[in-house]
Amino acid sequence: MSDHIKTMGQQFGRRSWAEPWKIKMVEPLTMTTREQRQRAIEEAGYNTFLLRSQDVYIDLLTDSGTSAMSDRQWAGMMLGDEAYAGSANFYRLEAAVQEYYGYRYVVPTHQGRGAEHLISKVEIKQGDVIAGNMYFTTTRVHQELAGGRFVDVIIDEAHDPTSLHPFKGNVDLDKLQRLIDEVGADKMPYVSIAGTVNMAGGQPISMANIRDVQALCHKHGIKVYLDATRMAENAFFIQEREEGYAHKSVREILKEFCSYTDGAWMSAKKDSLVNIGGWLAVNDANVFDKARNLVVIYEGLHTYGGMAGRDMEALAIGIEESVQDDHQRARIGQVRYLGELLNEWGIPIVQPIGGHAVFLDAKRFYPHIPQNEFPAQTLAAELYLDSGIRGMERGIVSAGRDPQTGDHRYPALELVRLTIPRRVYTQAHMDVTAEAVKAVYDQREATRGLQMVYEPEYLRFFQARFARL
Ligand code: PLI
Repeated sequence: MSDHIKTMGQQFGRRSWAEPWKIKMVEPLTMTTREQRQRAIEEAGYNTFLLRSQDVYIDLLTDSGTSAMSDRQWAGMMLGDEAYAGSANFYRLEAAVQEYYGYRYVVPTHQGRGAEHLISKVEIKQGDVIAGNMYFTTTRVHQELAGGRFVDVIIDEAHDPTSLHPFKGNVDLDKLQRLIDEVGADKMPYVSIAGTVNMAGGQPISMANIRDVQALCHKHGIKVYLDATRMAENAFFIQEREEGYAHKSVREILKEFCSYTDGAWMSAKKDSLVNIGGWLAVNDANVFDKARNLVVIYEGLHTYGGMAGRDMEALAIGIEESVQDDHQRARIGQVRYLGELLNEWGIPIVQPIGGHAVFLDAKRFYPHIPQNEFPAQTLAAELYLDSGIRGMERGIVSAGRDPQTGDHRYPALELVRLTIPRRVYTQAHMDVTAEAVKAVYDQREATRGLQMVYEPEYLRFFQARFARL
């Protein structure tokens, strides 16, 4: 393993990290029997999205909107200015985005996909091509609905779950250049860059790479937009792994990274430690003008965009908390703690361990289940059955069908994501989770795949239903 990706324990000798907070309020968890879980997963069509949360013990479905807010954020909720227009909390939020992300103009939205919708409608014309460092489900569907086609230009290492490349989120500049040569820069309104690439296993992109991407794109008059959803976490990886950044703060790194981009969309439900919220921010007054006009059609007035005043206040505070180095060290440290246990026990996961989740490699977990029998979907269901732990499929079901051919897309990565909500679970929950994965792994040879019995047209992973083969 390279120096870049030594574990926390190795880096700091024998001194452990701990969360920079203590617990003030608790929420009881439900325990279920195997019989109850069998009934629940059958009723859910073997899709963990269709389970009721009351039937779940440790919920690792997503880190989206599942964070625990701080006492400061809850106090901020009481300062909600619920005016229809010109809420004081909007101006606090706008100032926080400008200060920490550095963009000039801010449009609030109810969550990330609201912002994706606006930017796709403003920038994409029929027949356009959007290059990016791996697709994300909602991002790509908005790009396609606006008339675009997404092309993946991430480095090859990102598709290899065993590669130890420290920045598997990087763009392959040769692939990008070839695409520009092939389709023409005038067909490429922007390149779509994500921090800690979700579908690649939460893998970061380096500062050097974004600088190169910006230089290449701007030479051809192509804009660079950032999916900033988990960019503060990406900044932590740059601090840890990239030469020249060890002594810079997460806050400084985040702002520098954003300075190489023309704007960003944000699902504030992740990095920013709130249960709902999002924004679009840009530097171009013209783009801002169009987005601000569209937001009133699809989201809400341009000073709330679908959020309550109190939500915007909690978000402004959450942004500040998300760039604290101690917070990120504990957040990513907890994910790594779980991943390292699984590594020790020889369970196949995506390497290096990512920022927001540990990704089980279902192809190596169940080599006997072909991809069109949904190995990752199967694994997520088996883990729930064993222990009540809920993860999420990130493989062939999430990848959906090619709109041109109508066939399944067959992604190289067939994964189950164990996503860690921020500031919610303890190390003991991570131990219980690792042990449950081990129990399912020990039963792997007897496990069979699934067939899809109901398939919605868009984003099928949310609502598809399955039955045992
Ligand atoms: O769920 P939204 O609409 O607030 O955000 C959409 C979205 C955009 N970009 C990225 C990288 C995401 O991860 C994302 C949402 N992710 C979810 C819901 C997740 O479970 O990962």
